Amino acid sequence: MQEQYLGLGDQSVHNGQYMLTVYKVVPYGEETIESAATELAAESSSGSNLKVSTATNYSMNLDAIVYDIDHDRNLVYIAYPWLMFDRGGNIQNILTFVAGNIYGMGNLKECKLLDVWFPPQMLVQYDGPSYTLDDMRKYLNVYDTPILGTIIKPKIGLTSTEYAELCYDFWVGGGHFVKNDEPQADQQFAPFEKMVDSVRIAMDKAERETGHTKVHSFNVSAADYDTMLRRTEYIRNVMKPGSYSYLIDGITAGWMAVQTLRRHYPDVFIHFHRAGHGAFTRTENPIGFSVPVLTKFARLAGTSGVHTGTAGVGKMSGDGREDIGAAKQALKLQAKGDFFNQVWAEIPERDPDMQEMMKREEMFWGMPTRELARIRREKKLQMEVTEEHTMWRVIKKTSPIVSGGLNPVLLPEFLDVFGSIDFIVTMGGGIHSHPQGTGAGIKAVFQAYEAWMANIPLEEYSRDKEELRVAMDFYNRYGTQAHREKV
Ligand code: CAP
Ligand code: MG
Ligand code: MG
Repeated sequence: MQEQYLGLGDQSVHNGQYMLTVYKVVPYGEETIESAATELAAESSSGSNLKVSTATNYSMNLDAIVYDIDHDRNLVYIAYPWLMFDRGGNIQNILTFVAGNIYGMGNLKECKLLDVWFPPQMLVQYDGPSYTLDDMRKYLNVYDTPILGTIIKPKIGLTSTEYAELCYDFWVGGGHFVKNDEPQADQQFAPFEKMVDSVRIAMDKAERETGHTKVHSFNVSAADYDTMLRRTEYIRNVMKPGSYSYLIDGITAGWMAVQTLRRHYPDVFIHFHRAGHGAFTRTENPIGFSVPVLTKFARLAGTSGVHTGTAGVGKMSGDGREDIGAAKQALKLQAKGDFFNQVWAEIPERDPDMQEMMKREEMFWGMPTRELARIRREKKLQMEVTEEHTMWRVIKKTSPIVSGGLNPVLLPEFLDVFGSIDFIVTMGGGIHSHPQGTGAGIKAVFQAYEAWMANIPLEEYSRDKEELRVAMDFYNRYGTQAHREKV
């Protein structure tokens, strides 16, 4: 037990100088949770496994504080003086403290960071998003549906021309947004620059034929920053402003890559793909962090969109409540989490404008999503927290990106659980496996959305909608399983 890190009931942790966290902690053997908690606090802040004689009065000011323990649920609440973190808004540094060595501590059987709370004074040190979903909506002129997207499949192996043809098929079918899959990079079958050139040609053709703007999210993850920035610059030179976003494999490429993109390109949608997150976030994992924690750091880092899961509707594992909670942390100005109530702005004590904003936000999130979509369709009410409303440092919204085993037939089910239409949905297999092809796949998505808006069951609505009817037959048989009869 390292007593110096124990401060149960210490109210000073709420004075705005501390980032608050809550961990699920289970020690091995007979060690008490108090002891394990202080060891965790030591290793994740100033200390080690032994009390050192070299500590100074100043260094002890940076000791993390165990300020509460819930013995029934094995929850440990730890406060970190945020002045201990690297100055200049560095996310990687925070995670090295609170989600770093601690996962290797031999005395802990379970150590999972479940939630985190940033005090307003700390928020202003971090970038937050610059180019947001609202900017993408303006560019696409799409307000009354989610941004409807796809991932080109097969994941890899198509030539640049074949790849671009599928982009064209999707866009001319009405789709808004196409992304590279997370492993697509600069491979010999589709050299990066040729892929970008081919996408531009396909996009121009689809825009001419549909009269609508389109967006493509290019994976710019690379071996090193110079290569990544060569790719971003090539895209910038070929594509029109607003027509592209930068996708980064945030877990495997790392937070420095995420923040480098955000700081170099405040005028570009930064798309955080989270491939690999499952090793930390799966609900059954005893060691790691939750989806809401990953999402909150992605918003603080300034990503414009981050994958938040399909709330159990798609193919990936995930806790519905966690995924929805994560999406609220991404989108809302004030988001109540399982443990903390996060306000994403530094707001003077009482301010009528902002209070009004938060009241209205609660009203929108409280209404049925379909009603919300109807209001959006009639554009009756401004939904966005727009610049003119906020004279304060607001951490702008990050768009949930919802993906993973979805298909047209599952969309209404997801919409009903999600609570907002403010997200990007990308269906890969669920579009390109449609028996009538990619164009029919996206048409079936629009038809399923209209059925949901009209509150008409898909069986009834699809009677005179061929693409949806074919999708119903196909996906009801296969669902999210890869060509296996539904279990
Ligand atoms: C989905 C996907 C996405 C994952 C990401 C894939 O394809 O492209 O990368 O869904 O998961 O490669 O599996 P499908 P998450 O639409 O064909 O499933 O969004 O949960 O991070
Ligand atoms: Mg060390
Ligand atoms: Mg993928």
